[in-house]
Amino acid sequence: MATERTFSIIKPDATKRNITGKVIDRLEGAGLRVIASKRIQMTREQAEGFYGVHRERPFFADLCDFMTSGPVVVQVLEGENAVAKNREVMGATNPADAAPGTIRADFAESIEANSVHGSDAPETAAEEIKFFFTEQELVG
Ligand code: RTP
Ligand code: MG
Repeated sequence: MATERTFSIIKPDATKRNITGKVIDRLEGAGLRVIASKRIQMTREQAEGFYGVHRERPFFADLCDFMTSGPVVVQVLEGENAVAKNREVMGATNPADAAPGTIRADFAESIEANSVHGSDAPETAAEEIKFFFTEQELVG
């Protein structure tokens, strides 16, 4: 299996509770390597652009409110099968449906405040990485 990159966000509910280290520990424990990381306050414009695909969904405005409600940590993860592996470690979107031992099962507060984001495909990952990082910021 080829080495792959994916994009991750530690969301405001997790930074608020000071558990970014615990989240990263799960990612590293699954064999994913953090090759870029920064803590940022997302602007409204960034949140609306990043989640543009969900613009027509009923939860879009709430989601943008949430994602700009506090700091987030944006990261690039590298590893074998990184996109699928990250989604596996994250667990289902709704923590009530997330498998035991996943980040969302153990840490998420709700379907919205679900602690992490992870790209859903290699193509999306490439777009999302470009949205927040320059090539020079990726140090493998
Ligand atoms: P993500 O994109 O954050 O990794 O999560 P995902 O693929 O599991 O979920 P997605 O369907 O892409 O939704 C993006 C984020 O929107 C929030 N959400 N709220 N209130 C709701 O019904 C609802 N549904 C989704 C979550 O924060 C979700 O991660
Ligand atoms: Mg998604």
